[in-house]
Amino acid sequence: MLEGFNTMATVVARDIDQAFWINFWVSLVLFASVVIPLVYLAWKYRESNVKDEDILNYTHNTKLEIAWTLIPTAMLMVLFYYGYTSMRTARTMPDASTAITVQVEGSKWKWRYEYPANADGFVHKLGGAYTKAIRDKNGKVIEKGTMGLSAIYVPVDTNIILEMTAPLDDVLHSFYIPALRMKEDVVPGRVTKQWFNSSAVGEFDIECAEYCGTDHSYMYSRLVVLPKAEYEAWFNSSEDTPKGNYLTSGDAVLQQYGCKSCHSITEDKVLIGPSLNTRRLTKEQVLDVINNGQDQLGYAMGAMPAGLASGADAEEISVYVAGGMKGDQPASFAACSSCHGEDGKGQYGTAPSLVSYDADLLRNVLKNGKEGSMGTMPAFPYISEKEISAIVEELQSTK
Ligand code: HEC
Ligand code: HEC
Ligand SMILES: [Cu+2]
Repeated sequence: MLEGFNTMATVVARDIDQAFWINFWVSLVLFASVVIPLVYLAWKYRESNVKDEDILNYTHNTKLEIAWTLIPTAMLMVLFYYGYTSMRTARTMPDASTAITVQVEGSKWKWRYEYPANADGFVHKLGGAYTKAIRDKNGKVIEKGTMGLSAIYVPVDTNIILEMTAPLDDVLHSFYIPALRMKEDVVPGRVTKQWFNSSAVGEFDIECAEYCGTDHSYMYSRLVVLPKAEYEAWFNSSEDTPKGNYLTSGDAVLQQYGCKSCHSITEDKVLIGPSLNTRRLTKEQVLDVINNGQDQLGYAMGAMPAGLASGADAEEISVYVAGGMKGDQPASFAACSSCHGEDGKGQYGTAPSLVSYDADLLRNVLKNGKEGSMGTMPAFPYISEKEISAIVEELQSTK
């Protein structure tokens, strides 16, 4: 799911949403006022219900025909009005002397950004790290490519003009920021312009919205809206990005592999899988494993046998583990500590940690996938050791 459909980070978004909803409701009324009478009249005047002499004398009805011409015309003029005015807002470029102009290049399958020179004459160039996946002779992927994930950094409450193009030997792309309701074609050999002014500090998805080939669906980027001072400090420096190397950050990895569409990272909320940060296991998950055992993750110890605890003991252990193993340890946990350790952190990679998502657990889960009581976690066989460390670091630093 692309982030930002519930965000209105700019004035254009408000206008476009208004135009959209007016279009939606007017279209619905027009649709209903044609289709409902159509179905009703077709049924009422079906062949078996009508005698020929009933209908012989009808030619037309002038009043009715004038009405059904004028009313829809008026309604369509309403659509035109809102479409036109919101398009004018979106298309009227702000004064370039008060705006920051960033050059954008879209190509298979990456976005590049180039800023004007800063006071020291340094030009920030970002993005464009796409490398193809490496395959063996049978076409099996040995090493996954990087899909050109990159970010454009802009200050809040500032007019930004994008001058966009694609190389002559490339194909059509489309630069789309859902949070800003902004979408513009990027055309080889031609410069298209678009502008925005974001009133919200934050990060938003950017996606190519024009089907452009094999890796189109990976042609993501990020809009990072910074407080003005933070932007200025970065712009006047020669640092790569204001936040270190975004390409290899854990956040970027989670984004790139789509983990965030199934896992919340910051909230204690089950999307499809568990929250990866606020809580390790729920009581139901622990109970399920105690009752049924588990053999999926490939730990050195092999399977966890079923039935190591039952009844009130199992209940007590589950509450304790789900609570993060805080407070007094119930005596019944002795049935678990021989493998999972006194502190529940697992032992030398032989049995999983029950209290944190450490590198061992992530590696095993990503390599093997998992079908648990909560659902199916797909396997990600091509994820690298570096990316796993980046995720672990991200989960620890945002805890
Ligand atoms: C004989 C060693 C052993 C004992 C004793 C043991 N476990 Fe396990 N446990 C494992 C192993 C190995 C796994 C990994 C299973 C797999 O590969 O799916 C595991 C997995 C789990 C999991 C699933 C973790 C996950 O992320 O999927 C939970 C929960 C768990 N154990 C809880 C307990 C509890 C509670 C007890 C005490 C009643 C207990 N275990 C006793 C070896 C053990
Ligand atoms: C299609 C949805 C989906 C995607 C995408 C996904 N997961 Fe999961 N993940 C799940 C589900 C469902 C579970 C819970 C499985 C269970 O019932 O224990 C899970 C469980 C996990 C667990 C806990 C495993 C355990 O033993 O407790 C970790 C860690 C995890 N996912 C990490 C990731 C990472 C990292 C990514 C991205 C590389 C990712 N997931 C992508 C659905 C997903
Ligand atoms: Cu594209």
